[in-house]
Amino acid sequence: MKIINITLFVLVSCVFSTHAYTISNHVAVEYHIVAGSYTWDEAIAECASLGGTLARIPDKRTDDFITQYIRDSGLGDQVDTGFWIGLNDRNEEDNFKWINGGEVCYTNWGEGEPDNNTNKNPQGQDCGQLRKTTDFKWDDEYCTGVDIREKGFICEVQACSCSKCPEP
Ligand SMILES: [Ca+2]
Ligand SMILES: [Ca+2]
Repeated sequence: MKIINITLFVLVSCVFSTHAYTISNHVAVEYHIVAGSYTWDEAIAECASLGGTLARIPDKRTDDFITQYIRDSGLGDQVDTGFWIGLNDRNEEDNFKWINGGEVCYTNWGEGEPDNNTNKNPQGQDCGQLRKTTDFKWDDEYCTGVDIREKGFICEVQACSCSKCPEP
């Protein structure tokens, strides 16, 4: 397992429901990009051990930053299929939410996604990934039960409390 920590200041462009995002427009967020092979549930547990939740990607700037880093660092070469992110529609089909709360302000689905593909699992696909074969555009993926779909993940950790955030 190789963990890369990157920090950036995210300009949050819409109002989120969680306390951390209602105080300031500028929040220091640390993204842990973890290559390896994890199920969705394993990724959630491993991310929690790092003090975070599977990542939310609030805007194109953040998306570009993360995917460019994945490419440049070579971490993308170290995963079979991609990286889990916090997006999912497990509670209600086709109603995608971030696992740590907040509105879905921005998406970057690959062509034809999300398709809730049921070919290999009748429950369909409810968990979000940055998919390797589409240059890390977004895809809905089987959450469980398909061992070959284990992947890396991106974990989001608040780098500081908002009241103590440095000025960007
Ligand atoms: Ca689905
Ligand atoms: Ca899909």
